[in-house]
Amino acid sequence: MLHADDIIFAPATGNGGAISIVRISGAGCLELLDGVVELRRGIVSEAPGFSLRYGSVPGLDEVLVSIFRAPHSYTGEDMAEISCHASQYIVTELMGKLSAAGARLAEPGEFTQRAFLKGKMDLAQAEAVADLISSTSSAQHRVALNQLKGGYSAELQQIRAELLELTALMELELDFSEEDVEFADRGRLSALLNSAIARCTALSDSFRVGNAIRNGVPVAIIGAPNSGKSTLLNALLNDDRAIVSDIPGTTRDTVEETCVIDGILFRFIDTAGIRNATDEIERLGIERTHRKAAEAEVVLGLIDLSAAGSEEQFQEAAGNIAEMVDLERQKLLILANKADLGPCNKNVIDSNIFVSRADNKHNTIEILHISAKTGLGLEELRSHLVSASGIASANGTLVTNARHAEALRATASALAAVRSGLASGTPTDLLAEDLRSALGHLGTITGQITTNEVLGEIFSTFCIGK
Ligand SMILES: Nc1nc2c(ncn2[C@@H]2O[C@H](COP(=O)(O)OP(=O)(O)OP(=O)(O)O)[C@@H](O)[C@H]2O)c(=O)[nH]1
Ligand SMILES: [Mg+2]
Repeated sequence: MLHADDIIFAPATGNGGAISIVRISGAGCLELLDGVVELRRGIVSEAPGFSLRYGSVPGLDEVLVSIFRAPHSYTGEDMAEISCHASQYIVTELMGKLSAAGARLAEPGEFTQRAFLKGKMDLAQAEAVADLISSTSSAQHRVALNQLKGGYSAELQQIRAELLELTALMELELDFSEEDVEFADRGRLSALLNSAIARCTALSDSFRVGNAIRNGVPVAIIGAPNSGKSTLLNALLNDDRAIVSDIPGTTRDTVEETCVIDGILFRFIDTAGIRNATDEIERLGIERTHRKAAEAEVVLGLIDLSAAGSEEQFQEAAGNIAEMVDLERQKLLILANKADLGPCNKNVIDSNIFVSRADNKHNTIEILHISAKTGLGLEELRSHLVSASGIASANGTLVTNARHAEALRATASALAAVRSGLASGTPTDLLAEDLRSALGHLGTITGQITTNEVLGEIFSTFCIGK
């Protein structure tokens, strides 16, 4: 555990801008500042909380000091923020003076860790702070802000309340077990159990969407060599990211890049064209294509219209692509590319295609005519992607954190054990054990139950100054 009594400081702003802020926190930090900052009037340690004072760090810079008093500060401790001119030299010198006066540089996330330890926020909210800072799309920002405001924590508290009621009902039954009565209302017990299991499962399932929001919706671009996959990637990114050439087999390794469309982060994956490769490197690349296609949420299957001579050929190409996709779990869109090359295949396909698969899971799949080269149909493709992501319409609380999703799954499975135990007449005292373990798993999310190890891991991913 970090030394919780130390006075810590860190730059709170990045490089650049006109002003830099150094923050300092911990009991005694205001008194410490008396020796570093000379105020125009009075001294820092006598200034009230939520006040702003003008002064100087002698020989270094003019500064403004914002004063916060415990418990009304971010960390819940006495705190101050010193605004100085944005010069790396000034910031470094100022921190040197703070250090000489007895404070130390904060560890990554230590300010937020203190806020958590002082009960200013729970662990899920503290993690949301990190997400909020690193959010790069409006969907990420929306989710992080909701978590920070406690929407998610409130939902977890509800589950916890249900579990506590369950525990109380069971204990009641234990108390009276001598008298051989089923004291607890079984109907109420199973209603509570079902509700808690459903809530946990819904939350852990939401991780699929939550994870896509955080790391980008994975979209794999697959198809035969030369179908225009790399051209499409570049067009979507508006950047010359991947090499394009008319030599089949140009892309050998996967190329990944993110971009934001309508506030949603997508992770596009350009892949090696699929064919019976003769050389080893290409073969390895194609293996990778298969893996990436299996992991993607959305698969874009490209078919070169100018190469697919007949409707049958097109059908076959679409069928081959569909074989690589789990249509129950993933979204597939067939893109008839090079539509700019004229009406050669105009009547080959309309807007849907029926593909038959070896496993008899036949499906109707939507087709979009595009030209990766001229940009034809790309706007339509973008709006298809946004709706295929399921994120624009996702509402309610989303889990974006793998640790949380895991804890929720563990809670649900402990509760499922209680439920089946109840059904099969397992003695209540044994069920109480599973119930305690469910509460334990749930508690790790908000930090009601946690270890220093877990805490250290979470906060070390923060930047210094947060
Ligand atoms: N006319 C036309 N040509 C295109 C279109 N898209 C791609 N091309 C051309 O098709 C050729 C192959 O394009 P790439 O993007 O390299 O194809 P790929 O699918 O990445 O190919 P591999 O990496 O070899 O699998 C290039 O000469 C592109 O300029 C299009 O929409 N219309
Ligand atoms: Mg390519």
